[in-house]
Amino acid sequence: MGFKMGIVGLPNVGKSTLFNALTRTAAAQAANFPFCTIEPNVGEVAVPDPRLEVLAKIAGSKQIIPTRMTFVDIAGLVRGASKGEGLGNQFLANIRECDAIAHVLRCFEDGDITHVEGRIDPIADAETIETELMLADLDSIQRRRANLARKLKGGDKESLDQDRLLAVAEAALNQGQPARTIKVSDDDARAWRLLQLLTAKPVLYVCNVEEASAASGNSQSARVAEMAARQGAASVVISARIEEELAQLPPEEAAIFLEEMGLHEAGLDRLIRAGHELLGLQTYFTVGPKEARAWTIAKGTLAPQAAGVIHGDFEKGFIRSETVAYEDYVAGNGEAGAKEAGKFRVEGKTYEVQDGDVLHFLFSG
Ligand SMILES: Nc1nc2c(ncn2[C@@H]2O[C@H](COP(=O)(O)OP(=O)(O)O)[C@@H](O)[C@H]2O)c(=O)[nH]1
Ligand SMILES: [Mg+2]
Repeated sequence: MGFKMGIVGLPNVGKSTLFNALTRTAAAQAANFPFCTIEPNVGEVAVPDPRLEVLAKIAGSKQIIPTRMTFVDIAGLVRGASKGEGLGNQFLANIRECDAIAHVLRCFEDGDITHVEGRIDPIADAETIETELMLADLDSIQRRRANLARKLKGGDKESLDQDRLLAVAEAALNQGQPARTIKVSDDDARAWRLLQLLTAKPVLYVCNVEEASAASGNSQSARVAEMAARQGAASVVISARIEEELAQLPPEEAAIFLEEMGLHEAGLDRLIRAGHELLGLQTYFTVGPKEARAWTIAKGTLAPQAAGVIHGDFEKGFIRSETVAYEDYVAGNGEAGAKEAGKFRVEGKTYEVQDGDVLHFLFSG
């Protein structure tokens, strides 16, 4: 499915440091985890999920295959980007293709690293970027509405819907509200997504703090967390510097280093998982002697469509799925035990797959 997260932020906030740490870690894990760097600024990373190892151990799976997510290091956003300053236009096109935004905010003090605005203020920085994105949205909305005008006279249903949604977004933006604050009906969800408004994309604020604050954050990241909560956005605290160092260590040393820093897991793992969560994604598993594998689906996906993620034929010829919840699989020490405990279910076409389901699909064809 290729879920894509765009890393944005002002210059010198740590975007590339973070991106490089993400992809280097992925590269280091390549022996176990298939991965690839698609372009210099595009990288695919494994979504860490400790449940996979547990399942693989129980089933004696030879290989573990995690599900993956794409990160894009999007450079070039400065004040005025919506008017084409810097790499403005190219940058905006890159964001448009992403499913969500990881907005890196500089929360660290360092006199040696220039801040483009000359002061450390992550809230103001977030507003600077958000303003550019809102201006770019307004600009594209006005252009699109002008183009639609002629079709509207003809009463074209699709155009009417589009224009109606664009008008709602325009009104919100004119009041200084990003498009993601608008709740659309289920009927409009698809048309809304197709508008690809920049400020409609979910946002994860990434607070880049100094090393000493990696475990608990600092006063700046606390302000960001408050802002995120107000906006219904998510936030994580990370030290890009630490992640950079971690990415260069062999796994055993990385674990010791993490502990010394008072951290339970690498910030990158938290970042990747938060991105997964933000995108409304969940995971199901297929488990066998050959491999234990994780698959990504949107929350609310029904069994046939979930099967379709593996192969189109699975969806077309879907008959039923054999289902064991993760906890039941572990409690029963495998499928047979779960079956004895009465936890093995046969589910049909209308079954809504749950996070952690261990599935086996039966299909014809
Ligand atoms: N002190 C400190 N410097 C950092 C941190 N993160 C990044 N930097 C430095 O800030 C500079 C800009 O980082 P970079 O990742 O290239 O920023 P980008 O412009 O957002 O991609 C580099 O010299 C980094 O080493 C951090 O957490 N602490
Ligand atoms: Mg950069």
